[in-house]
Amino acid sequence: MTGAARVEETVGLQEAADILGVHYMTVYRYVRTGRLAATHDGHTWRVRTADLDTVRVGRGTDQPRGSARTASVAHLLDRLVAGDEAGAWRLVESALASGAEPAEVHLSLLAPAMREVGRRWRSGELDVADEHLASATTRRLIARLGPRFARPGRKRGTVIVGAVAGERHEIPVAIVADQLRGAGFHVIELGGDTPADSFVDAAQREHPLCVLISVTTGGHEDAVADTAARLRERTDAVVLVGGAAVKDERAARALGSDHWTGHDAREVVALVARLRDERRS
Ligand code: B12
Repeated sequence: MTGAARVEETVGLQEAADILGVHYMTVYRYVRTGRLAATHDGHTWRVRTADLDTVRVGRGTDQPRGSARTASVAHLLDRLVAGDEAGAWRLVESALASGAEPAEVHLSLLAPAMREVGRRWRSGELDVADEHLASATTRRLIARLGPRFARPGRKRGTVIVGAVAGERHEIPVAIVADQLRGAGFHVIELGGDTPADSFVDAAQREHPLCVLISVTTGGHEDAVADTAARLRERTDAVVLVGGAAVKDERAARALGSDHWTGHDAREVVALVARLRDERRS
C-alpha cells in the first residue's frame, strides 16, 4: 500500500473505538465535539485512521479505559460460562457505576463476551453446555438491565423486532429491542423463531414505523425473503432485514430489506429515528 493510500484509510466509529481502546460513546463524543474529524455518508460516520493519532496523543487519562474494558469482557465471559448471575451482575453494576450507559453495557460488554463464547466454542475450548449456560445467564442480565431502557412520556413510534422462523438466536433481538426502547420507541419484541404470519399479524395490529427481521445464522434466507414479501403485501411497514448473517447491503436488499445499516445496533436506532423524522415531515 502506498503512503498516500494509507492516509485515506477510514474506519467506522466502533473500529475507531477498538483501535483507541475506548468506548464507542467516547469516540462518538470526540466526533460530536469536533475533537476528531469525521465524515457522515448519510448512514454512518467514517474516521480517517491517520486522524486517530490526534486524539490518542491528547487523551491522557482516558488510556486505561480500553484495557479496563478488555479485562471486564474477559471477567464477564468467565462468570457467564460459570452461570454465575450474581458475579456477572456485579461486573455490570461496576461498569454502570463507572459511568457506562446501559446501552454500552450491551454493546461493549455483553455482545463481545457472547461473540467470544462463539469463538471459543468453534475452537473447541467451550462445549455446547457452556454456550447454553452463558446464553441463559446473558438473558438474565439483559432482563435485569431492561427497566433502565424505559423512557417515560410519549413514544416516538412503534417498532416490531423478531428473529425469523427457525432462527433461535434471540439475544441479538433482545439487545436491538432495548436499544430502541432506550431511544424512546415502543417496541413489540417477538423473540426468536417467529413465524412469518406472526410478523404480519403483529404489524397489522400495531401499524409500526418498521419491522426488523433478525437473522444470525445462514440457511434462513427463504424464510426471511418470505417474511419480508408477506409484510410488503399485507402491510405498509418499512422492512429492515439485518443481523450477523446478513453480510452487506446487497444481501440485505436481496432478502427484501428496504434499507441497510450494517451490524451496529446504534446505526439501526439512528436509521429508525430518521425514518420516523421522514414520516413526520
Ligand atoms: C448464544 C449462541 C447460540 C445460542 C442462542 C441462544 C439465544 N437465546 O440467543 C444457541 C445455543 C441456541 C445457538 C444455537 C446455534 N448456533 Co449459535 N451462537 C451463539 C453465540 C455464541 C452468541 C450469539 C450472540 O448473542 N451474539 C451477540 C449479539 C448481540 O451479536 P450480533 O449477532 O452481532 O448482534 C448485533 C447485530 O447483528 C445487530 N442486529 C441483530 N438483529 C438485527 C436486525 C436488524 C434488522 C438489524 C439492522 C441489525 C440487527 O444488532 C446486534 C447488536 O449490536 C454466537 C457467536 C457470535 N459470534 O455471535 C453463535 C453463532 C451465531 N452460532 C452459530 C451456530 C452454527 C449455531 C447452530 C447452527 C449450532 C448447531 N449446530 O446447532 C445453532 C443454530 C440454532 C438456530 N436454529 O438458530 C454460529 C453461526 C455460524 C454462521 N455463520 O452461520 C456462531 C457464529 C458460532 C460460531 N462461532 O460458529 N447459538
